Amino acid sequence: MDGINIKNTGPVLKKNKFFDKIIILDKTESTNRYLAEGKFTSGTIVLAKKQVSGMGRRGKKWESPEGGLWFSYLLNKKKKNPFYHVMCASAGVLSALRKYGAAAKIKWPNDIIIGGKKACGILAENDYYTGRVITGIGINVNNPVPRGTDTPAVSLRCVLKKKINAGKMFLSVIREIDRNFSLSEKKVREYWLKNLTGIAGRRITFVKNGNTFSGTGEGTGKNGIVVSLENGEKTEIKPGDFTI
Ligand code: BT5
Repeated sequence: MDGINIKNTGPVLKKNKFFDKIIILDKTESTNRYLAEGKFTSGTIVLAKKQVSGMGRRGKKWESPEGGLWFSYLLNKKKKNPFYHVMCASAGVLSALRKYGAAAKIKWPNDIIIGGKKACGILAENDYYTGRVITGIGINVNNPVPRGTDTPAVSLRCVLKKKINAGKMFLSVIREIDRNFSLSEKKVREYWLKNLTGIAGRRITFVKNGNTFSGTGEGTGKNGIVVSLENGEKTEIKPGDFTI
């Protein structure tokens, strides 16, 4: 099996506050689907060495051959802003990859890029009524990357110029994400905003006091993205409260 050899998950699971169970599959259609279709407890992570129908957003395909990290987790957290889950996941992947020396950045809304190329995609699916959230993370580690993608793709192996121990990287990523869920939403948002790109010059739409506004993205502020309105005013909008 290329790449993933996950040994000794015990110490990491013991330190974690939220993730307490890891299921490892040789192959599945999609780890998001696997969690959605079964009965699992909050805190369960499913990792597949290969996905045959990996999913992106809005029915797009996610290429998931052997050698990459393809996993999803289930968490029940009722009261949080749904986008909070995307921020915790992106910020966690980012800090783990930075520890490996990769100059990673977050690209709005759900990508982790290195040198302008996509190394990771995140797919969070919320069930509004039950409060159940399934978050799927795909990271190109040692796998060949697909060509002809929306954003050019890259793997960590190419960036770091060596074969990566994907099992260790996985444990490091879930440790960082677990830690983010223990922090305040404000702290996670600040880190996420500090490392976010892809806002400047984009058309942003948001709702305030029941009215819809739009403007142009300027960049990021302390609590949200800075938008300049048609009347010249600037305003800061929290992630999750706007669309691009
Ligand atoms: C995403 O969607 O980036 C979310 C990807 C989430 C994948 C994980 S893997 C574990 C879990 N189980 C799943 O079934 N999914 C999650 P989006 O932003 O819509 O990007 C999709 C686009 O990325 C595609 O249309 C391609 O252009 C491109 N793409 C496909 N495979 C890729 C890869 N391996 N690396 C980089 N880009 C890829």
